Amino acid sequence: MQISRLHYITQDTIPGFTHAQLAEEACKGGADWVQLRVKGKGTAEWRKIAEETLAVCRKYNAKLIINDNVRIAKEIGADGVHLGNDDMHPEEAREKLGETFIIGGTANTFFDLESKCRFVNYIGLGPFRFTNTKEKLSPVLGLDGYRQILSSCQSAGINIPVIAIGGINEQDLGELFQTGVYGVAIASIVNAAPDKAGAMKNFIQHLEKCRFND
Ligand code: TZP
Ligand code: MG
Repeated sequence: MQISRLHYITQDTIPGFTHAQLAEEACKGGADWVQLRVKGKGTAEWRKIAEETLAVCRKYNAKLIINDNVRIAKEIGADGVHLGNDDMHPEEAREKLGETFIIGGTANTFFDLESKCRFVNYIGLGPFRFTNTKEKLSPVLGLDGYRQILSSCQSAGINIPVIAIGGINEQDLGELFQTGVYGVAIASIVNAAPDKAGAMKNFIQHLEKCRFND
């Protein structure tokens, strides 16, 4: 299964847009990978949001990854789940979800990455810079942090796809890809734009100009 170079993430806090509507704008703009990031909702409401968002993703043939919630991801038949340090451990999630389900794990350090990489399909490594999108942000890595962690991966023979995340804009892509990351994850650069589909399209155009490290 191919991991996308560009992970689009929904947000709760965008006035006038549901998660499904945000996903629809992103997919209209060309997104092929949507992470549903719902915070502070009960299970019933969360599941309803997830089902609506899944319908959008199926319509556009985009993957749907559920943040935090293994149970909902499995029950609605999403493509994957993304798990942070406060969520179920990826090892347990792999047992519950099977080999073909996509599992992503969050890392802020080489230690995090190394301890999870056997159980996940990709690592979300960040934050690249400060962002208001996430509360309780881990220490900012900057380009140097990515260089160090990616070079430790190389020395250790770890070649899992690493997705950079946190405050990323189009201008960052060239330097970020030079550090050896596989792809990037973005939220507010699309979600806060008046023309969300247009912002996604523009971002993809920039991304396509980058040389990838395969
Ligand atoms: N994890 C680390 S930073 C972040 C998450 C979910 C937020 C990414 O959103 P943005 O708006 O692209 O900074
Ligand atoms: Mg989480």
